[in-house]
Amino acid sequence: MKAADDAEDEASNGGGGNNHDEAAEILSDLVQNQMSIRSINDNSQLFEAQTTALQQLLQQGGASAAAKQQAIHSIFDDAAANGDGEKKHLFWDTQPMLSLNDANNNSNTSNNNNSSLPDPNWHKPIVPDKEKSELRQEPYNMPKGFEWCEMDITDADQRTEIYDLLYQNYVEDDDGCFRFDYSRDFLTWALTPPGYLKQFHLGVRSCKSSRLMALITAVPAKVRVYGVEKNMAEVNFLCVHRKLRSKRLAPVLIKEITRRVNYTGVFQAVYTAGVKLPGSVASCRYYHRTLDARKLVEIGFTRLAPRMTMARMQKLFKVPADPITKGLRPMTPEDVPAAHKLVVKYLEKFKLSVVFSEDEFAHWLLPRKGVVSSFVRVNDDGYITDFCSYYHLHSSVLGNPKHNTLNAAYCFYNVAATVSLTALVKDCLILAKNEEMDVFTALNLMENDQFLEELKFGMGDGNLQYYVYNWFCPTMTHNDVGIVLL
Ligand code: MYA
Repeated sequence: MKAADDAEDEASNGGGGNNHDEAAEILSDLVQNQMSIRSINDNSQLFEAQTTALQQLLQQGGASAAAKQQAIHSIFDDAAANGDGEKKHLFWDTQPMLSLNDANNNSNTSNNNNSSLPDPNWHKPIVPDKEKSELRQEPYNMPKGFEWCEMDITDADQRTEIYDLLYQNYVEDDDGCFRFDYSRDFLTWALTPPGYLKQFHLGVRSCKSSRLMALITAVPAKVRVYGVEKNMAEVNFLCVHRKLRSKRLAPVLIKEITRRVNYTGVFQAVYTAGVKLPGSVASCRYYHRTLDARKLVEIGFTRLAPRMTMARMQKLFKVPADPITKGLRPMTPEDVPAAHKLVVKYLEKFKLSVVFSEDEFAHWLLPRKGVVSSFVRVNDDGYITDFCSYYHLHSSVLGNPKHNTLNAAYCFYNVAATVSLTALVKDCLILAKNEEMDVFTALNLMENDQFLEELKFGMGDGNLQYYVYNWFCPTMTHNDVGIVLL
């Protein structure tokens, strides 16, 4: 009872109580909550073992909130690290990726390496760049009955084809309750940054019906890894129609996009996946902040913790009606030069980060309704001092009689200079709630660890692995990551 009452107090003062016992109680409730929060991700099979370990931890009692939180982290990190084990990968073992041995041998270097200076033994391509003439000149062969196509995302019909393929076949949670539903506007945004190329929006059609059956995309980006800046491709939206699964089509898509990217003189790529494949450089975890408790319970995204009623849960997760930070307002085109400087400078502190040009920053961060929301804080002298943003990625709710869509905001890039990151993200929760979001999701990358507990995020059941293709570098921890992929 006490925990619930305290939680109500927490809710009414917006969180952030100081008392350790109270915090431990509340954490216990949140952990119960965490155990049922789903991440829509392509690998959450580890979840059962993690849940058992968490239950044991909770039964122990006595530990402080901080100790419990620490223990929770290690349970999930160990599970993530063990996810792939010694598994053989017919395709990935042939690719220029960091091997498990490289990563293990290097873990000491990784932990102690705070320098941004490149180490001559690392920080280089695994396979050297090739001249155009040395590259395969013709596309890889498609299985009989299928053909390659380049998709034009600016064409409404082709955009709908991409939308439909992903809407019906893209990433689901393990139980098949939720599937990402990237909107058409979102897809246009994601696939048209400055310098994008149509030949990197690669589809596979059935020759007979002309129907789009598979997709893989790449867009250009400058990425910094341990201080080395490289032009790379960001690879995303790998999708094979469910009727064509397990036929080794994915490796052909990956090889063909690699060939096309290589042809433009680019030999590195960055991508994320829920599955643990060879060569991951970092493992991040999803955290979710409930905004609409009733809906999340009704769709099975989360559940009522023991000792919790719906009314209490709603109160626990209630947010103020309006943002609190003085001077916070949506970013406008005039703000871009100053906001760009602020964000780019901030991202220098991470081992893996994006390096935005001003044009790229404008593309990725200027607000687009229903796609991306960005805010600047302007001080009394008119200077931009802080920045925060989130993007809108909804999911289909599968087989629920009452709800079709889960409206989710995803934490994007934030820079807190004159207020705390917690205060800034708390305002994001409020703004997202006012944009009808049901949940606010964040990865534990960059400095996000700072606000997760205080703002009542619950740990999700999915990890997100970060990969750098064809780059020999030490692995890193989640808070070394300063790039968010869509
Ligand atoms: S992550 C999102 C991935 N998409 C989904 O999860 C949507 C739903 N699932 C599907 O559509 C299919 O299951 C997919 C696999 C297409 C995922 N990334 O054809 P298969 C390997 C990389 O028989 P299918 C995103 O978009 C698997 O380990 N590889 O399998 C980023 C096995 O290889 P190996 C993956 O189930 C994408 C092989 O595929 C993934 O029919 C980054 C089996 O092929 C995955 N997520 O199709 C791509 N899942 O035997 C890499 C499975 O070796 C880019 N596999 O274990 C690399 C950089 C390229 C550019 C480089 C330029 C320099």
